[in-house]
Amino acid sequence: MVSHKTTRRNLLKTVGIAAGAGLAASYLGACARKEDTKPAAAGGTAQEMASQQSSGTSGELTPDLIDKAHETVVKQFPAKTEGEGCLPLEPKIDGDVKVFELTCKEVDWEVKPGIKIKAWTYNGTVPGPLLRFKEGDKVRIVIKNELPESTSLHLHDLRVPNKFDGVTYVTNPPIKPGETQVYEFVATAPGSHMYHSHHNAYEQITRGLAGGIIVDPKDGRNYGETQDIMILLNDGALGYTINGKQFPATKPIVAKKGEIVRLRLMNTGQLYHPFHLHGLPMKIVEIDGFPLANPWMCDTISLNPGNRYDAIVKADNPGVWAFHCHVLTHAESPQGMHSMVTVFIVQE
Ligand SMILES: [Cu+2]
Repeated sequence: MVSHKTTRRNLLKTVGIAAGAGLAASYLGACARKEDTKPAAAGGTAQEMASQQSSGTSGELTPDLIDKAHETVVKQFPAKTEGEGCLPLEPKIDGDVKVFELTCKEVDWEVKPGIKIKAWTYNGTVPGPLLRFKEGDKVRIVIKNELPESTSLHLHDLRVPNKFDGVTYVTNPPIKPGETQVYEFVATAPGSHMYHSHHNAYEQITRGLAGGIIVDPKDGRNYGETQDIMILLNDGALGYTINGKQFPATKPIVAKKGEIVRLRLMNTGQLYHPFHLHGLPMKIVEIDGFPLANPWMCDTISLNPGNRYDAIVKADNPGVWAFHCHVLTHAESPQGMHSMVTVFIVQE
């Protein structure tokens, strides 16, 4: 994953909003709804969340307060929070084997400023670290469970020996608390993939036990991209998240005019999330790691649970372009934008 350095001041300048000191703190206290000040109940269903997010009506707010709330939350973006997921995990080298070590553990995860939720993580982040292999790599994954219940590791959808498919009691015994399991395989499926628990999976994945995998093809196939960015979606106990964060704590995509950006969109959640990019068409070049013979253009790509889409975006239209889930209860309310929203910035 390519990281970007964008200061809030620069972004706001680009957006055309002057930074208003102290505005957010004084204002949010007056008009925040309950779910803005309390973490979502761990284990709450996505449907419950959807009804919570959408139940707020503008009834108690005047039109001016609605405007103010919208302005306030945009001015906070990109808000700083503790913790960042999807960062590459450096393997240890054991002879000709790349060894990746994962530890499942609970942490307090800050999904947006001041809101920490008990998350179940790989190595302490949501999503877990990026596992990146080259096609043909010999890989060993050592997974240790420090959670209070059993878990498992499913590599979705690498072609691995059946005994490493990670479905408890189908192919693998559960990894009980305190236990470690070792997976060994050759990385043979180039493309964008995921890993996640396959044990009590609804609870465990939606609490954070998911991450991204990239297998780089040995023939070096690419799409001329100058940036390669993973966007991993989830929903459930941590709310509706992009890479483990809710707007305004999501991260902007920043490109210089003319750059080619590869977005690896992945959905580990339980709901479909049609992601809509303003101002910049997306060319879908791979689905679930399979290159398309005939790539196609779109501005909205609907990610079903389990899907991965590789989209190529030519950053040819300068500006600040919203990039958000178009199920609008996942993105907007009378209190402004929230959850599955970020922006794609094209700099002149
Ligand atoms: Cu959505």
